Amino acid sequence: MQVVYSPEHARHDAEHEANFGQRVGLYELPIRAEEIRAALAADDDFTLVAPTEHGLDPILAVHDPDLVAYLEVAWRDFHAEAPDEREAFPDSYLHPALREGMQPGRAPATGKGRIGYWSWDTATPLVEGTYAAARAAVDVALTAASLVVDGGAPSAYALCRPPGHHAPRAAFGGYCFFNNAAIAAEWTVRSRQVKVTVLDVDYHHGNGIQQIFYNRPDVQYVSLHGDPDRAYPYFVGFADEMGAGKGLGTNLNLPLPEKCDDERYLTELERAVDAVDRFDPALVVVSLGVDTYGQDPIGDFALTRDSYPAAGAAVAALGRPMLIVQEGGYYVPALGQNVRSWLRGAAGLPA
Ligand code: Q9C
Ligand code: ZN
Repeated sequence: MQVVYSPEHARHDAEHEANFGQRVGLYELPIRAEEIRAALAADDDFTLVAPTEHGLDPILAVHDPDLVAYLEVAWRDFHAEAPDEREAFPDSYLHPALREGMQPGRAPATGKGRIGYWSWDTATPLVEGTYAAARAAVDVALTAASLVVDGGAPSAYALCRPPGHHAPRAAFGGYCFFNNAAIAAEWTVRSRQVKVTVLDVDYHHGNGIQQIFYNRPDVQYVSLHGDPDRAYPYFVGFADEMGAGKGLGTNLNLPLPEKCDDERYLTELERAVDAVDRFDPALVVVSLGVDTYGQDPIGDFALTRDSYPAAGAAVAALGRPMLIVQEGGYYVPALGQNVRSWLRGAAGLPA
């Protein structure tokens, strides 16, 4: 299987996040992508390839142009006003109740205020190299998509970092800036006039992907994740969210309990795969997060390493072209092997 990787990811090297008001070490670190790269580079069944530049158009097909323009200058503007900070964090957010009954909010002119207009959580600091890394991650996803859609490969893997599935059309958060999987899906729909599914197996619900495609009949979103009644991102990902308008029926959420084990997970994955098959997409984009692992520091599932080859094989059994996009997974000692196992299962290779 071809693996698209760019060293540019390492330019997004923030160090902290705020968890319930406490400043803690960031979980989403450059070493994550390096561990995955090393595990795949050591396996002859994988070939590393560099991304090609795809420009801004595929990003602008998904995201608000003002968000894209903001992210390009966000560090420069924040840094100009807070030169001693190495990481940019918001001071306040645009909660909908703040302007209830008034005209909509607007982005303030200065860097310290504006970041809270575009951000929606406390875990996603911006640093000097964030924009370059986020742009490279999109190129990684689009290059891998092209290997499948244009090159005829049965599957390809995009080693994206920073991840993307929490970024909606017009905001960033959840360690995500540009929605790599959604951008690859949308680009395929537009260039090929086909239906695409995004199947999200990250521990967290991919609220950004759901929001971007919620009204769309031609893009299906299916997700298995920790129930938002207890798990981040808390406000999106409930089972009764099934799409709207012409997209009614194209969104399927399968929220799962704490300590979810291999057997339960693989049973639910079969339900998800059946729904994908009924939608009949020309491409399946898998948002792959291995923060479902039992030892993950921010997930609460109990999956073992054996679940990953089985999960990859279950999705491959659809017999459809597959683009696998990296999202989360924070237990670094097992990260490379868990991703490798999933991909080997997806490629029909022995575990
Ligand atoms: N107590 C992805 O997996 N909140 N994003 C962490 C830990 C942020 C996860 C809270 C989680 C974001 C791509
Ligand atoms: Zn996650």
